[in-house]
Amino acid sequence: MNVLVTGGCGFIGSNLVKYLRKNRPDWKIVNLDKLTYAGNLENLSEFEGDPKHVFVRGDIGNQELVEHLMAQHSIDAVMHLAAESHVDRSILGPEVFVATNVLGTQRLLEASRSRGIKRFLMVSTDEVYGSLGPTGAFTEQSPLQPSSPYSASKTSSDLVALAYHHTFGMDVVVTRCSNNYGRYQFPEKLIPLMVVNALHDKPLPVYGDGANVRDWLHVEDHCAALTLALEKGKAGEVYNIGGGAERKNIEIVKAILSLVGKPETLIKYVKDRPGHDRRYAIDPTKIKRELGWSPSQTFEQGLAETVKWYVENRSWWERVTSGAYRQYFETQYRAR
Ligand code: NAD
Ligand code: TDX
Repeated sequence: MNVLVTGGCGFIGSNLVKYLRKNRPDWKIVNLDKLTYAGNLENLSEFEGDPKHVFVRGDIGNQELVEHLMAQHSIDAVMHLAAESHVDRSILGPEVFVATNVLGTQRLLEASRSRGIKRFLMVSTDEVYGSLGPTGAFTEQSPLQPSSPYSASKTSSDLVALAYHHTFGMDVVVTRCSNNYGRYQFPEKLIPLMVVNALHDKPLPVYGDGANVRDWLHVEDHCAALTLALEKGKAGEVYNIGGGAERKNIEIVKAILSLVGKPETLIKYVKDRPGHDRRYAIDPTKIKRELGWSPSQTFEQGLAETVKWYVENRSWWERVTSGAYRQYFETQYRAR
């Protein structure tokens, strides 16, 4: 099997490439990534010279390039992860979210259609469902009510992918996953940001009252689910993926401080994120029942291992926190 993985140098993508090389060693992976601020080829340095991992720097929106790669490598299936992924950035500058997530995805779908790709896995998000009240969980039938420019752009790409199935008969499977955590996550997202700030004795910025809830999933459990969805999912179907680990943000921040041995006085409540979704929770019954997936890691164990990885891999996050990244954060904090 020859698979085109888009966004394979990002957080989930690089974990997915490692997962596939280990668990599907016969597959050839062509990794198409633009290397935006979030893409880091160093994550995959162990595959230098590996004939089963071909890296190509390029844009998913470059249809000619994508079609050429599909022909050159006899691509059977696409696992589409490339995206602008950070909600706060989408509030500061929505345009690139529409360009990459919506138009980029449509061009990738069009290239796949014209090359007769056998299966297209669209990696979407639970944020398409919007925000929940204090009870209940998102099912695949929940209404789509995205709040941020990021989630609106992901909802659009999710629906365009499904439209390619309904209209053109393309074999498309959509997955909608909850918040991932694990190694190689860019330190703009909650968990790595809090670890890095705590290690620097810098304030830990908690938005609003800190009581917003996310449903956490270890990235390796997500990679296993994506592989199953690619292999066994039914065309035109949507599968929710969630770890069953709902936590308030403040609980996570306190757990991180305790793991790195720093005081809670570092916690700083800051102005809330505009349009901040209050609670996400996933009902993963369908993927468990139909594809036999279940998460293997508990959140407490996974969080402790993840924090340890960041403590032990300081050089990794010091390199990715480049000047451009710092400038972005200055803008963020000035806005608050
Ligand atoms: P990320 O930001 O860490 O990585 C995104 C990758 O896509 C980067 O390597 C970047 O260089 C690449 N990229 C961006 N624009 C591109 C373009 N135009 N052409 C080619 N490559 C491009 O993101 P992530 O957290 O790994 O998320 C991966 C996917 O999973 C995204 O589609 C995201 O919406 C989805 N998702 C993420 C989470 C999460 O918690 N992180 C949860 C659910 C769904
Ligand atoms: O500094 C912070 N302080 C804070 O309180 C940051 C960065 C976040 N938060 C809060 C906001 C959210 O309630 O923590 C929660 C998690 O925030 P993020 O890590 O930015 O993730 P979220 O907005 O939930 O979106 C993530 O999950 C769904 C990913 O970034 C998306 O790509 C994915 O689709």
